[in-house]
Amino acid sequence: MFSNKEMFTETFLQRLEMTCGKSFQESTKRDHYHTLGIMIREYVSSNWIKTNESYRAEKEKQVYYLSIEFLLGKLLRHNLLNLGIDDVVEEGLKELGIELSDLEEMEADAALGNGGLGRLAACFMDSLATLDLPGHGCGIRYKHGLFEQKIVDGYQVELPEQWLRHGHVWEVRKADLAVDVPFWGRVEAINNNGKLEFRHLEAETVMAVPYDLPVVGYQTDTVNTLRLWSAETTPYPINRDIMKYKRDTELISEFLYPDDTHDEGKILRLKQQYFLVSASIRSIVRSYRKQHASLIDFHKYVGLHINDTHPVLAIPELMRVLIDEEGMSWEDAWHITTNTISYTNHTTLAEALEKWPVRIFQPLLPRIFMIVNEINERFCQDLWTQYPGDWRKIEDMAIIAHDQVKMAHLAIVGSYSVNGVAAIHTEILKQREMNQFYQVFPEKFNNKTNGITHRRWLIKSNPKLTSLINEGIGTKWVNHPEHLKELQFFQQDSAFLEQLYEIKQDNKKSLAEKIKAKTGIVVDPLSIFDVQVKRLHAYKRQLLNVLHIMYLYNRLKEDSSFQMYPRTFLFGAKASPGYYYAKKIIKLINTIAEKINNDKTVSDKLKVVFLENYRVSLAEEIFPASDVSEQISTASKEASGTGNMKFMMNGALTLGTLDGANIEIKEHVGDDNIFIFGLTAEEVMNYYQYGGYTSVDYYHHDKRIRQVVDQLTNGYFGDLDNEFEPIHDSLLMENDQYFVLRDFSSYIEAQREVGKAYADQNRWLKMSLANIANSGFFSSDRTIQQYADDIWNISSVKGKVR
Ligand code: 6GP
Repeated sequence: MFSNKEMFTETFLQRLEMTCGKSFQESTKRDHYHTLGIMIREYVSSNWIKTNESYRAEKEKQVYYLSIEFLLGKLLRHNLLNLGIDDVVEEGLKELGIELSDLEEMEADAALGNGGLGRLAACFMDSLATLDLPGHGCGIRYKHGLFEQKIVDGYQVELPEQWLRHGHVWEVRKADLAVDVPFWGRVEAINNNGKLEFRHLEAETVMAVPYDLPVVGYQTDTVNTLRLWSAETTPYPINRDIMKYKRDTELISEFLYPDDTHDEGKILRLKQQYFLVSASIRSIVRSYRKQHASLIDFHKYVGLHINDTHPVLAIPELMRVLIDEEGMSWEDAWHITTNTISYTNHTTLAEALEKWPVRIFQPLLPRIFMIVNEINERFCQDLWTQYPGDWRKIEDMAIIAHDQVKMAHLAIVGSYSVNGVAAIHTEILKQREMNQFYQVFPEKFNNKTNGITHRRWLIKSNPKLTSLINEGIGTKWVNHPEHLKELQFFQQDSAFLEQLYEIKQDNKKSLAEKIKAKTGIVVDPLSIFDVQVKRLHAYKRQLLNVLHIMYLYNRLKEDSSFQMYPRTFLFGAKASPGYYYAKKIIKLINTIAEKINNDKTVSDKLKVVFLENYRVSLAEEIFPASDVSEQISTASKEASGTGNMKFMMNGALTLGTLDGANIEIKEHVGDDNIFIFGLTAEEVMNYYQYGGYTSVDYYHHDKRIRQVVDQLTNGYFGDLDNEFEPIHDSLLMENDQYFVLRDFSSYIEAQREVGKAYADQNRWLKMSLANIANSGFFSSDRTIQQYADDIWNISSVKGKVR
């Protein structure tokens, strides 16, 4: 049905009538979107079935990526591109007077994630399928994804997100594959001929129903599966209060927790975590059982990867299945489990370390708790042999201590691989945060620097740049992004650089129009688009960016001879609803934006725009239109960052600290093609350890700092009732924990360099080209190949399958 335009339009019209029960004349855009989605899913289904059949027949090792978040965004254009039918469809629709881009508007972003960790999982799904690797995702089908953000009067307001309102065309509900997940109840030990057996009795059972999404690889027949679980009531609940049981059950997959690098110690969250892993493992084991007589070789055919600690209960859950359901010994079960599970850590922020109070954990998951307890006892015994008498160390490293279950400790002890997400992050894990564990298990620790799928973040989102690259170096970079390096040949080619300029300008114009339509603010596409888009967090230091804008504004107002290249500062950021300080920063950005944008005297130099409801689909419009990529976290705090890679790939220049993957970006692009400033991670960590920083000194000794800090509270932005006092206090009374004032001067300096470089367009375009050319390393294809080779031990099934 997609082999040519005519066949497409014919089938489309037939399907439209059949699925929507309307004539073409009566039909709406939503009907068109829905019909097209169904056609694509049908088209994919035979390869989907074939992929699964061949995995089964070949008994290939399968990897399951367990993640509490998958931040997918929209799938229509992405699927069309991967299937190679985007042109046929676009032209066919045109014949019928339909714009594909209008249909894309009909699709809701699937926002089943918060930020970096969730978006990484989505990029990984794309790379796994594209590289023909047998890897699938397991997650939760939240009824409401990440909240929708509205800005009202400068403040963030959260609205419930409704992505399922019109259904989700890509999913297939598989009610026959549902599994039961038990909570609460009690465990009974039975002596069966001298062998203790455990039964979980009087549990409240929740039915987990899978919804499968096909994961289509680029130009390949491989179609993997993303299985999202939905919580439903079982037909025969033991609970007498049926209404309460229904509410409690459905709540499990109702909402995504809106925090990223923060721990949410709530019963419901623990329920979600166990629900995800228990449903996934039960269904994986069930299908494994159809192929294999026993589970003794399970680890040779199945890998379970846990995306941070949220799915760490996969460890005791697998132990439970092997011991209670398969009758294995503890030793055999432990051997299998610790050769099945691998773990990625995504942050060293203390506030994100998951810890569960025993009093919550034990009653909710009685059998799982027993197993965790046993793992802990055995681990502490081993430590005792290794460090006899060192109670202090054993207490520090224990999985359960002071009535708390430490999820990261469980993850390290129960897995065979622990990886960080950028070189510096892995070093910090090894040398500092997890050093005691590194001493005991050095062989487990390894680095896998993050990556992004260049198919979504370049080919799909920046088609003009993609065409230029294709004209320059052909298309082999599409399958082998390291070939982007060949773009370096065009460093001296002024015609090529001119085209690069035109493309950036076109993208900036489109974004400017969108900004005008959404906010009424007119921005000049000839100004530097200086962009910071990411979650709002103190450590990411949006505040440093704001203080610099205030500084520029002051200079413009006070010194008529002050020269600067015109700038448009763009922000996009959601704050966790309970994160008071982050919300204050949003209000601050909007407050200074209001004043600056309404000041005619600076309007040819400075604009500030806060783009509301930052999300995947908006990000796709922003990266191609950006000149400067703000990656200004306090060094040592950002594990990797992935937005930094998306900017780079679209030709924006990084202005950043030596943190996370910025360091590797610098290594790839060279010192001349990046702007680095501020404290190093080591300097920051030394300050934390030994002290020696007094923010007030910087306030007193630097006039520029004093002026902007004073302006937070002196009514400069209008009478705001001490609105920004908490920010002011964080800088002065609380000694500026994120070193904003410490790095301020160095940041101003780096920003000045940015302005100078941009003013020399030829130089800038060369720098921009160098960034694109060296971005191939940051494709998630490279990252996933490393996971496949070094951690999972799986290889491409191309040729083997079908
Ligand atoms: C994030 C990290 O903050 C970010 O630096 C990294 O690029 C990303 O993970 C992907 O590895 N962490 C989270 O989103 C999170 O929730 C628990 O960590």
